[in-house]
Amino acid sequence: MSIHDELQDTITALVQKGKGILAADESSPTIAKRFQAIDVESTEENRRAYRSMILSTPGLGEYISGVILFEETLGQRSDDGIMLPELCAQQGIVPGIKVDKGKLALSGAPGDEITRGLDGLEQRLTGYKEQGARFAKWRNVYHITKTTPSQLAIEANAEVLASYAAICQAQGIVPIVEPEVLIDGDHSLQRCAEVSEAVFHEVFHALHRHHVVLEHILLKPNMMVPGKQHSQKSSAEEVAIQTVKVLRRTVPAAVPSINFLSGGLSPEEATENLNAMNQLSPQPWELTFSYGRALQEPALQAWRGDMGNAASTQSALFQRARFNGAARYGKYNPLMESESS
Ligand code: 5MM
Repeated sequence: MSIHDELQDTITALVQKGKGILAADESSPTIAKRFQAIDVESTEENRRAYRSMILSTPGLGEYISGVILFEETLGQRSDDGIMLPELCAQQGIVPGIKVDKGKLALSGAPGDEITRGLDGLEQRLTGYKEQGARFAKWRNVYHITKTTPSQLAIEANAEVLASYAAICQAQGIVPIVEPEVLIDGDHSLQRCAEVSEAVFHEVFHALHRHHVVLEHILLKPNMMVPGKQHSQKSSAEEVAIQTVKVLRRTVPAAVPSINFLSGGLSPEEATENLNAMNQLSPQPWELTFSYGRALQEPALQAWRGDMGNAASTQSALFQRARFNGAARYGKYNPLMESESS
């Protein structure tokens, strides 16, 4: 099969009506934080048991087309001895892999960070592909303060994101391109929109320079929301209108799908915002989800480290996946939250 056909097959499997992506690629420090919040120790066995449990959720493939895994998970087995990427495939879910190696302070740009992980990426991708991964993810972060993100951070991060995407495509791996303008701070929705517009514009400029085929990427951006500490909250309709406005200005129609991150929004907010976007007039790209916290938080709360809670954990995850599946069509209603799953 040609690389083009391989990439297209993966895009076709990932971009499906009523479905989105589950981000289960928390790095070791992040999963430790999530487990600590429910009093669970982050041992390799606990991480395996939790991830095996959520990936075994009956019917998950009805609303989830792909799952992003952490490197460790690619090599782990389910309770029944099935390799976890194979378990995903059995559920009709495409396994993917987070390939960035986290972030560092960006020299010369106080307060800004840059994501690392390009060294040896080609070789790593070969191994991940043998383990079943068909797509990858790389996340850049941008902090909004009075002085950040600097132009240097915007340009330097775009450059590494585009290099990563080009390397993935050359290996037949679909890249998810994730520029995340963080929600932390007291900035307004307008400031988030201005920064995001500059960031996304630079990302697509760099993707063009690196000859990345836009039909064969997925974009995973933040929504336009006010900072967590901002005095005013915005309605789902305001978020939807501003988000779509910025995306229409910056994302070419060739991109097949925009899969939002939840970025610290509550599960309900993330679903409502996506729903409101899909109630606007049709857009050139699919608008869907690639949520981590907004899909998993209720499941973690249900689990609390007790495998006796497996059924309620799976049902909590399935419920959020189903609600977000409805939001893909603009057919979610907050009243659904009080229905039993
Ligand atoms: C699941 O977390 C992913 C990995 O994050 P770290 O490198 O910080 O451990 C993260 O990239 C995630 O995929 C995105 O932030 C989206 O997740 P949320 O929770 O924001 O929807």
